[in-house]
Amino acid sequence: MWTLISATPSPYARKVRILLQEKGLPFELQTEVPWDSTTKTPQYNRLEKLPVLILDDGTSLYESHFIMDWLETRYPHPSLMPEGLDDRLFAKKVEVICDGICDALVLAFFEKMRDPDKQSQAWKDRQMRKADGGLQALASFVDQADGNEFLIDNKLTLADIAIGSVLGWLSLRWPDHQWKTTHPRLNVYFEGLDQRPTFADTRPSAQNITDQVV
Ligand SMILES: N[C@@H](CCC(=O)N[C@@H](CS)C(=O)NCC(=O)O)C(=O)O
Repeated sequence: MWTLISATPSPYARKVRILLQEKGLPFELQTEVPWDSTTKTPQYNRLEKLPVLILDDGTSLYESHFIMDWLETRYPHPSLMPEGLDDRLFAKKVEVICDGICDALVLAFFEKMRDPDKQSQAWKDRQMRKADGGLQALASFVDQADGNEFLIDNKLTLADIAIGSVLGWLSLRWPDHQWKTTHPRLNVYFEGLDQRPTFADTRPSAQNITDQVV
């Protein structure tokens, strides 16, 4: 049985969890706090980040986008990629934007955890600007989908999984962020996705980080 090392808030791990479930691929969920010294993540990924998918022979796969590609390549049915080449590339671009929003928000999140007198407002503003720019891009893609349930060809793809994961995490970690009022159509689209069983089953929740990270 495969094992997925995951964390309950992680938007990167959530993408993989949703994909595995949508493809009907069985796995054992190993929930960890990747920021604490108790995590087994470094034993499987020298970059010390989850998600990590551990295969039956002990091989480990990491970097969520690579795991997604690996799963889609090895287990193409049902496909979570669009059919046409341009649409496939577009889905990957959407994933890049979603991961980029998460990366910026993680940097801002840990900056906020430093002593208040050591925090850099310029750094936090820089990361929030990136996150807001990424959200603006997602909102414009959703506008182009014109009220459809899914972003591309009105079929569930990697693009929807990536957007649902980043927005779920944003709602959890940044409840005061105004994206729902700034981008109401993005919110309607998100709420629709969130009802899907694989999304509902993987909704993020906060974890306590015990170690001092910054
Ligand atoms: N680019 C990576 C990012 C993964 C990532 O940042 N994971 C976080 C948890 S949400 C982590 O494990 N952080 C621990 C660390 O960076 O030391 C991916 O897409 O998998």
